[in-house]
Amino acid sequence: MFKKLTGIGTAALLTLGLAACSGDSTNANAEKEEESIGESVDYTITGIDPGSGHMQATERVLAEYELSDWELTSANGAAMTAALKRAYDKEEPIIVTGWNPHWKFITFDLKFLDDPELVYGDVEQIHTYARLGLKEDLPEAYTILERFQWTPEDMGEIMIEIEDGIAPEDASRNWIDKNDDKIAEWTEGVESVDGDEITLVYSPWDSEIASHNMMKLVLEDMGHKVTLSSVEPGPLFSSLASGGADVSLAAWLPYTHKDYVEKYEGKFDDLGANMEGVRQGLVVPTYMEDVNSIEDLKN
Ligand code: PBE
Repeated sequence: MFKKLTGIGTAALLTLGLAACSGDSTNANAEKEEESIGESVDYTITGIDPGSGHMQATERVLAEYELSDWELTSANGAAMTAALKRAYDKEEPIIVTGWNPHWKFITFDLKFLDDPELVYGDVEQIHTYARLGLKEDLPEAYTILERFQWTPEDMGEIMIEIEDGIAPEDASRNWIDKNDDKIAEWTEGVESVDGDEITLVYSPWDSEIASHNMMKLVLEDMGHKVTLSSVEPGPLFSSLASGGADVSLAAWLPYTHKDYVEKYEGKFDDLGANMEGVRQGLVVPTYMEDVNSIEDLKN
């Protein structure tokens, strides 16, 4: 919260500063106004890793809204947030692919563009998925994982500390220490185990780094030996389906990971939603006042 307020302050000061010394830049401003949104960002949307559900959905968005002049660049989450920060600091236009919960909504003032065709889908949930047979093999862990549920705010607390430079494990421990009531609900009546091994698989998006590090500690505190395995989204779902990994807390449904979930239907166990009210879409800084809908990108 503190960070966000500082951000607003800086932006406001910047605007004032610019207004104060904009005497002879009227022509430049007029030219700017004529520039289309596409031109202002070089018809580029800054994306993340190619196999993510997010990028698959964004490709569908470009097709459905007939944005054939536009290019979706791919890299990864860290490169996307670095590009966003560079533009934001200079108040330059930028369009990124985005999802919430994400610390960038805490650090920067951002908005989702409306998606009237609902190509990204609507609000969705994050589900916990396990390989078939986990319930019989590791019933204690299974019970905890089945009960596990938290909020975007909970996840945000861990994410923002990690973004501030705290190690994921330490940020997770801080959250656990403050939320022992939640941990107690998930673990109530569950017996500790003696080193049972379990592998949690995830793709290294900031949201999933937070959830998997947190759950690693919860399971370790209950006596499990936990391996965290970070992979691309494709292998994430195939490893659960083949039984090579035990659990993932990272299935965004019903839209983001639709293709993967349909591909392996019946090959994993859906333990239900661990978070409600998440969403993905195209995201811009709020200072881009003229852009509010994906439709606006056509102009
Ligand atoms: N995400 C975050 C993922 C799921 C979690 C939206 C980047 C994806 O697009 O696959």
